[in-house]
Amino acid sequence: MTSVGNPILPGCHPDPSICRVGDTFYLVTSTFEYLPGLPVFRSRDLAHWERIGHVVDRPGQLDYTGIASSGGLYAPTLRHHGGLFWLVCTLVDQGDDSRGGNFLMTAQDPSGPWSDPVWLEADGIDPSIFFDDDGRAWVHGTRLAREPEWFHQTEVWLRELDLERRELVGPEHVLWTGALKGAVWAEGPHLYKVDGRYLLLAAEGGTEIHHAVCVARADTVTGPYEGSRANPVLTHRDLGRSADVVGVGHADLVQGADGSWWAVLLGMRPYGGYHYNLGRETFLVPVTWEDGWPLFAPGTGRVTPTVEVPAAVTASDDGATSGVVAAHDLRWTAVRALPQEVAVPHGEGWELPVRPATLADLDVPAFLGLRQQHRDVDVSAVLVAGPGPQDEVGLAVRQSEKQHVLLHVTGGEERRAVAVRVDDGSRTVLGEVPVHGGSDRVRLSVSARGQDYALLVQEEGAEPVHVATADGRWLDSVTTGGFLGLWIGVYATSTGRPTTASVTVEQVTYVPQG
Ligand code: 6LW
Repeated sequence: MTSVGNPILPGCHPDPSICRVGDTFYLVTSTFEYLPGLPVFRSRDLAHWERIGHVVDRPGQLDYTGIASSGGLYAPTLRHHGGLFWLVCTLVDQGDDSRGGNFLMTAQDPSGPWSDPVWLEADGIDPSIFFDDDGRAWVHGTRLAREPEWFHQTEVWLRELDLERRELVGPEHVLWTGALKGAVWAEGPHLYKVDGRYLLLAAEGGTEIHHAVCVARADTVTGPYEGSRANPVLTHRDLGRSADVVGVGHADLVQGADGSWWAVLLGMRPYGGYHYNLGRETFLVPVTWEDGWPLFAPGTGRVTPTVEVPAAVTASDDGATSGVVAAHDLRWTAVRALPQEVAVPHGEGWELPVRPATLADLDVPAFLGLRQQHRDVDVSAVLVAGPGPQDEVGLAVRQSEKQHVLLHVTGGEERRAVAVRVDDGSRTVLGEVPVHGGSDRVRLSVSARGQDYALLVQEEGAEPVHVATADGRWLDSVTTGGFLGLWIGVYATSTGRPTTASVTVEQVTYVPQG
């Protein structure tokens, strides 16, 4: 046995869905307004995960125009059937109900290319797909209950999928409204067939402190479903806010080639008080079966900091790469557009054309970022730019268009490095220092240590200078709402003015500490 660290995917990797083909596991997670969308990870041992591509990775595949933060792509489900990978997911536009919805994509190779979306006639979120052994396929998902008995009661619906026509057919069935009386948000439903019986797994309680995993089973796929008396079968809601891992839920099951069962699920690790800046991360627990029901983390019922897996196979680990993050690295993301739509690879880094949009606009900003995957981390960028008087070029710690922290270099005669906190339309200067040097080359750094985000500027041949330290507690989703962890990256804006300027991002480094 080999001991594996939990989470298996640190940083903002929520709503994991997993499947196995032969001896290889594949896993996808949600990405909201970030692109490329829905990273696909591969593992042979459940321990080492390699990011092999993205489901949404070409212009025009989905329209992200005006998608607000924490909208966009929610909770995908990944399955393999008949030689194809099948993915169902929801594009959420909180501002415009007429756009988005549930869609299906397929691929022969999970690293891509994936098909264009086939839109499904279904409302709600968190679609899943189940291939029965009689050749029929069923799509299910969750939505607010049509006839709720209590506030925010949701229901899991089911309809058959015609695999040829790729559309939902036949009557709709409501399978589940939650295990506990008063339960809110029956989410992330997934159906499986185990020993001839249908098992429904669904989260409930909402994707915060009260999150939980519940199960129900039936003799026929359309129900009736009987809940387990052990529900919720996995939760940390009883541990309170001081637990190391909180909010565990939204699970998916997989059986290894050796017959062992596992669940991947999301959870959060608070630090510096009840704040989880890394967002909702992907964890792993073993599963066994008793009396025909799954037991999650048998013996403890807890998501633990390490998990024993049968054997580790050497492979590369996502997020373990410390140092220069080259332009071809699959960790790069942009907002509402693909990285290659906002920048051009250039040496070890990028040429980043300045855009009028700021990070506060519901638009495509010139921003290229990386998930903050480690509590303590140094992220540095060497930028070459002679910004115009009104331009801002620098680093951003981003929660959303409403909340972010900037460290930028101003243009004009008297150049300065300025740290700014942006909170819902108001800008607060946290600190500023003059930038003297004759060179346009400058190194900007964010040095996160727990909830302290130190912002530093370094001119060529000089020591780094501290500009300000931002309090990260104000940036996490406990404070701001929404579903996301933090991103750290480079940005450039002409603050609304037309521009043809460009910034050379010579190099970006991501170095975990401690
Ligand atoms: C997702 C829902 C959830 O759609 O959070 O944890 C929502 N559960 O299932 C956004 O990730």
